[in-house]
Amino acid sequence: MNPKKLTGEKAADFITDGMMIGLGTGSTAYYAIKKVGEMVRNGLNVKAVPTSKETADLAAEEGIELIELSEVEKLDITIDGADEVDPDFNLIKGGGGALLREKIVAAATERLIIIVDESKLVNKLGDFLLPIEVTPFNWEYTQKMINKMGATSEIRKKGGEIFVTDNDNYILDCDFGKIENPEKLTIDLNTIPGVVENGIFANMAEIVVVGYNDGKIEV
Ligand code: ABF
Repeated sequence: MNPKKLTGEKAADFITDGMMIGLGTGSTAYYAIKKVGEMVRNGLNVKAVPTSKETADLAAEEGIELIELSEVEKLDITIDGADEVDPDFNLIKGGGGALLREKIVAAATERLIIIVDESKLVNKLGDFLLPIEVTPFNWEYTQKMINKMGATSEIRKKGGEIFVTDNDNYILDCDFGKIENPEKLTIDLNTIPGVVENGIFANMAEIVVVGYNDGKIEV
């Protein structure tokens, strides 16, 4: 059994009729969206805010009604993936390049449910390079300011070209080593002019659903 499919479909069980939901991005969130689509076709009444153009397209294909975040006070539930999860449910996200919209949606959500396979569980964040979304304007200078905080970093490329996010920004993948204090680093990074958002999601996740290769699910 595919652990990503296991966890994505299990997370959809938290969704009930009439909810306003956030839909994440990535190969694990894919399974949650497919499951929600099936539930909608069986009569579930939900409205959803997508966290990327890719997710918006998939959700529309599945017949899920999409809304703007501005149309609601709060979202009831958001289901999203992650690149790393530590024992305090701090996350690194952004491997898929959607971290800005993901964090905006997560911050507007009552219950953030994270879906991962067991490979994402770590004792301390930092093995996965921290994605940081930066404005294209003088990004090399922003990179220098980030590096001064104790990192080495690379501009993300795709097909040999600089990767451009849904928000027309760039992403730096940053190696800070093991991140001892994610709550502090995420605040410090966002004080740098030119940094739009970073991929540390500290104290945001309420539930983590883990899919294991042996078919076990842990909530
Ligand atoms: C997304 O899920 C990203 O923030 C993160 O990079 C990705 C995890 O990818 P996958 O589920 O494909 O492993 O939310």
